[in-house]
Amino acid sequence: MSQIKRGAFIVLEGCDRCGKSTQSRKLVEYLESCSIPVKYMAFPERTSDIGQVINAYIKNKQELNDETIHLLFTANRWEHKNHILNLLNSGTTLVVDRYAYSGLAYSVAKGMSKQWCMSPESGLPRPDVVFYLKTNVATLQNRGQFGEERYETEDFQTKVARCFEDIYEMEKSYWQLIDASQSQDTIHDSLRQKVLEVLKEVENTEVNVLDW
Ligand code: NYM
Ligand code: MG
Repeated sequence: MSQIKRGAFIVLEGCDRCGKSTQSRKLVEYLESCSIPVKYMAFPERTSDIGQVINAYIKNKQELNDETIHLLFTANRWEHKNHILNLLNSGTTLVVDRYAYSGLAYSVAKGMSKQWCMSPESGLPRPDVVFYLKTNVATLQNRGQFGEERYETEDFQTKVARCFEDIYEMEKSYWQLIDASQSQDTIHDSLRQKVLEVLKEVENTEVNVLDW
């Protein structure tokens, strides 16, 4: 009896405007073209009850204290935990735009305690690979104005970028650093190649747990 090979849990991380969404989309299209079962997800997942509160907060339509919004972002991942595990274990590869690392980076960038912020993320499914799209904030600015959402200012993104550097040092063993100032096609080509390797590596393994 042949066992179902599980899908890979792939996450893209980085500052706002670093190209995560474009690269996630291209990666999903590529995997689909290879007939690999794949699904795109993004956090925050804004459609659930919790997601709608998060959306209102990000759009500056609702105020919440820092602890509350941090825990809501985390809860938004926890409420999708079973869905994520079911998909992976039934053979679907997930390409996920932001995860617990954004949770940590954006909250710590506000001045919150790293330890406090990590704790509720502990126990979530851990990605097999995180592609960290690294760029400097000046490059991001050249891509045009940041958007209208909360956090989308040069000052704040500079702090977020520093936090991502720190998280990269901590989680290096499964993070892949990608120079996000390269062309879209160059980035896509390197993601493709790495993803195919990861798919093979993890297909007969259990999904990892984030041990924060
Ligand atoms: N964000 C995202 C957080 O502050 N904490 C989190 O846990 C996550 C997943 O939400 N500026 C922030 C980062 C973004 C904002 O995400 C909206 P996006 O990917 O820009 O739609
Ligand atoms: Mg954004």
